[in-house]
Amino acid sequence: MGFLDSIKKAFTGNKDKEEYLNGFAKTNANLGRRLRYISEDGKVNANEFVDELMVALIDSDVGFHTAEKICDDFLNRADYYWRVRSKDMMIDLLSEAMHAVYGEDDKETVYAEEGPTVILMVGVNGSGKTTTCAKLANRYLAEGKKVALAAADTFRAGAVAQLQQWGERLNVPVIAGKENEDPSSVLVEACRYAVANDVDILICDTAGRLQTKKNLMIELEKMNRVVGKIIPGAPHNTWLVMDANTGQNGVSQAQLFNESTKLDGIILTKMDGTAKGGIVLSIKNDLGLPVKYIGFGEKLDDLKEFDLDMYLYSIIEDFKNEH
Ligand SMILES: Nc1nc2c(ncn2[C@@H]2O[C@H](COP(=O)(O)OP(=O)(O)OP(=O)(O)O)[C@@H](O)[C@H]2O)c(=O)[nH]1
Ligand SMILES: [Mg+2]
Repeated sequence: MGFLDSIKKAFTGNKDKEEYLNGFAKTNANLGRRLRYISEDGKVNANEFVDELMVALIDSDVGFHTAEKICDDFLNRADYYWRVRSKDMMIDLLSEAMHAVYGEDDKETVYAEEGPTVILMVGVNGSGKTTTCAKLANRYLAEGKKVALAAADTFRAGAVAQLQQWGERLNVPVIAGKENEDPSSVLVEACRYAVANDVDILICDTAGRLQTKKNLMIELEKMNRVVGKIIPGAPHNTWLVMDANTGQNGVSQAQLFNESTKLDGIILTKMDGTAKGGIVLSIKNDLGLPVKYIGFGEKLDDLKEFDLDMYLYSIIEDFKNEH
C-alpha cells in the first residue's frame, strides 16, 4: 500500500472531510493538478520531475527553502526506489517528502492545570482575528467548556461591538473596555473576571497591527506580561491569525510577531479563497510554528483543526477521478 493510500483511509473516515475538500479545492487545482501532470508517463525521470516540481511548489507558496528541502528529500527517496518510477510512485514519494518536511507538531495546545486557560489572538489588520475568536469560542462551547471573550481591540471603532455581537449570538460574556482604553487594562479586567467566574477558556481578541510598527509591538509585549501577573502561566497559547493569501511575506510577519510575543502556533484563515495552501509547509519548516487551525469560511463552524494527513491528501489526491 502506497503512502497516499494509507492516508486516504484516515481521510475517508474523518468528519471534516468535506470542509477540507472544499477548502483546499483551489490549492488542489493549482498544485495537485500540476503534480499529476508533471508525473505523467514519459516524464518518469526523477531529475526532470524535480525541476518542474520546484516551480509548482513555489507557485503555491511553499517557499524556496522548503521547496528545495522537499525536492532533495524526494530525490533521495526516488533514488532508493529507482526501479519503480511510475506516476503513482512519484506522487507517493512526493507526499512522503512533504509529510517529512512538516514533521511533528511539538507545540500542543496548552491547558492550565487549574483555573482559566488564556488564549491570546494576534495578527495584522483584517486577518480574521475577531471572527476566529468567535469560531474558537463556538468549538470550546461544544466541548462543554465555560468560555469568555476579552475585547482588547480598543483602537478600531466598532471592534468591541463586533465581538459583543458574536458574544450575544454564542451566549458568551464579553469583557470589554472603552474606546482608546489601554488594551492591557481590559485584559487585566478580563483575567480577573475569568478567575472569579470559573471560566475554563478566556479568548482575547486584540487590535490588528502591522509587525513593523514598533510601538504597537511593544503594546503587545505589555499585554503578554500583564495577563501572566493575574493568571500564572498566561497566556497559555498565543496564536498568530494569518490570512492564507498573505504569501511569503507571512513568514517574516510571523517572525516579527514571534520576537515581541512568543508565538505558539498559527491559525490560517481564508483558505477557501486561495490556491496557495503551500504556505502551511513553509511556516512550519522556516519557523517551527505549527498550524493549529484552518479557517474555511465566514461561518461559526468554518474553523477546523489542522491535520497534516488530511491536508496532504486534500491538496494532492486526484478527486475528479477518485470521487
Ligand atoms: N472567506 C473567509 N473569510 C473569513 C475567514 N475568516 C475571516 N473572514 C472574513 O474576513 C473579514 C475580516 O475578519 P475579522 O475577524 O474582522 O478580522 P480582524 O483580524 O479581526 O480585523 P481587524 O480587527 O480589523 O484587524 C470578515 O469579513 C470575515 O468574515 C475565513 O476563514 N474565510
Ligand atoms: Mg478584529
